[in-house]
Amino acid sequence: TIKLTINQKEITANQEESILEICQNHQIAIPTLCHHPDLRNEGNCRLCVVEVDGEENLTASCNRKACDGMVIETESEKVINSRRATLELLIANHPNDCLTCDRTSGECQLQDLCYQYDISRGEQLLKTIEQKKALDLSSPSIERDLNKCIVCGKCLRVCGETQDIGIYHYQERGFDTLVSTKENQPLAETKCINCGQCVKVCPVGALVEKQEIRKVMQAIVDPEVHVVVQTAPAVKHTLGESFGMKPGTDISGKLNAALKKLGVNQVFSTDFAADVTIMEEGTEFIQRVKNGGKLPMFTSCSPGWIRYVETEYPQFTENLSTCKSPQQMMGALSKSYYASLKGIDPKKIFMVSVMPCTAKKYEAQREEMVVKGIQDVDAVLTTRELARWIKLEKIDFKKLADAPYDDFLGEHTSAGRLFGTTGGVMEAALRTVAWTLTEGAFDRLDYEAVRGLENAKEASLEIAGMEVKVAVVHGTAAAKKLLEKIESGEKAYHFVEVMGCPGGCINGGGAPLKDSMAMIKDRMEGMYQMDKNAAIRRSHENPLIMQIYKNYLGEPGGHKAHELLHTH
Ligand code: HC1
Repeated sequence: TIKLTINQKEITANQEESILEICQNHQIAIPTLCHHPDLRNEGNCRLCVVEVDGEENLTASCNRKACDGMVIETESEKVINSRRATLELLIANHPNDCLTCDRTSGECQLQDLCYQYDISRGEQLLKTIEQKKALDLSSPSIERDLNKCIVCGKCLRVCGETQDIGIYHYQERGFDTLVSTKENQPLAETKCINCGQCVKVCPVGALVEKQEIRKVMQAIVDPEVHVVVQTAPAVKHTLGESFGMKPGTDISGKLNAALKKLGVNQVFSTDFAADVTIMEEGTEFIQRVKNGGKLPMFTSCSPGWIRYVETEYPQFTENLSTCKSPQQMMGALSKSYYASLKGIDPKKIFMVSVMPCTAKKYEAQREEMVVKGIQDVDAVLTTRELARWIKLEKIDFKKLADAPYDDFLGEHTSAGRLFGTTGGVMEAALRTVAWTLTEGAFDRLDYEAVRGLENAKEASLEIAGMEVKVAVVHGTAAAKKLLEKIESGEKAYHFVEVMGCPGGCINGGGAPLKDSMAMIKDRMEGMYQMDKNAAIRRSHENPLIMQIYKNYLGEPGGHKAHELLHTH
């Protein structure tokens, strides 16, 4: 340990830490636009400068390790003037469309800092900055406005290093430097998997999700349209953060109440469709094992992961389960089962998903996700979009009284809810598959080996006289490593769960912005706490599941289930 003085206070710290880390650990606020706790440091923005006693030049605190006896000022006049000059430079060329920018409601870090450092653009503000670069609206999930890019490089690091995909590159030099795709292709023409991890780290509005709130509002005011909303497992443990609640808090009841206030006709739970997925995927797995089908079988609920296989490892396409994701299953069931129960024309149902995921927007638009001319899902809102909408309508979210899901497709088990965290799909599947193969003799509920945030987890289980080997990975960098080991024969499994985002859906590209892997842990713990206290923890024990198979779907994996719930 070392001792140093920051703002006249003596502090003990670890000598491996940067000055920025020490300050953050001691609640000394230092502004930064390019630093992120989960990404490699690059020191691009120069906003985190501090003054070290005896040194003429200011130093970037993110790039400098502290030493014993150092005396540091983080708020001296020289420091403040330097930060103000940096911010002035940044906004001199930044578009001034803050009235309409997606990040304007407290989510633009540049705007926050301009307020904090009292930066006014004076005459500049009256000028319209020439938008020199065309907007990239090609992707179904992400919009890109390079005019707003401040070249912090976080998108490049998260895409290239955390996800090991590498869509973005630095281009040009000096003042002309920008972060763009190779040869400036539109995003839709790159190998972007739509995961939105870049959107989540962008400190300004250069990368945002495709907005769909307007579309949903229009459906709500149309008396001819019946609006059904489904909410994803992870949303229930993350949305509260947008209203100042602790990460991981289960806000399901308030979420249902808020959606009703917003005027939707029915609120269903994607967790129920996750229970259906377990019935279908579990059956498919057992059939593949018994009939010598393609193994390992990979889960298919994460659309970013599906696109990753299609673009990078097409040789594994047949290993993907044929199950649609729970989002799509819920859409298909709402427009068939629910429509027939209520006597509503499926064409009049407008199906909205609330998802922690930007790739779900892409998934909903895939041409395979249409049954008999009817699209399963009509609009997808991210968790952030829903939070914005609730705020727009001035709903006091924290004060809402809990409301239940609507009948028909709301009742779910905690197994379905666990889909929102890495390892959750596997755990839910094992609970049902082991029980089914042994006719109830193997009734274990907790599978600790597949829980947690390590990049790759595996387990080997003895079920019905057979050794079943499973693996769980999350984030495409970890998926890539695993695929290569499977391909080389170094590893062999029967069943593998893959989620496109690190941590799974609780860290999806549509989740609340101000997060880090430390917060992801809290979200995950919130989910396991909910599971521990739940009355029903196996998907096949959900009374609604039994009912829908008995009265409508027939056998899991049967003809009707295939028509509605599977794809290719
Ligand atoms: Fe997910 Fe899924 S778990 S993909 O992360 O299988 O988005 O939450 O809704 O479809 O259920 C997302 C979450 C979600 C689906 C389910």
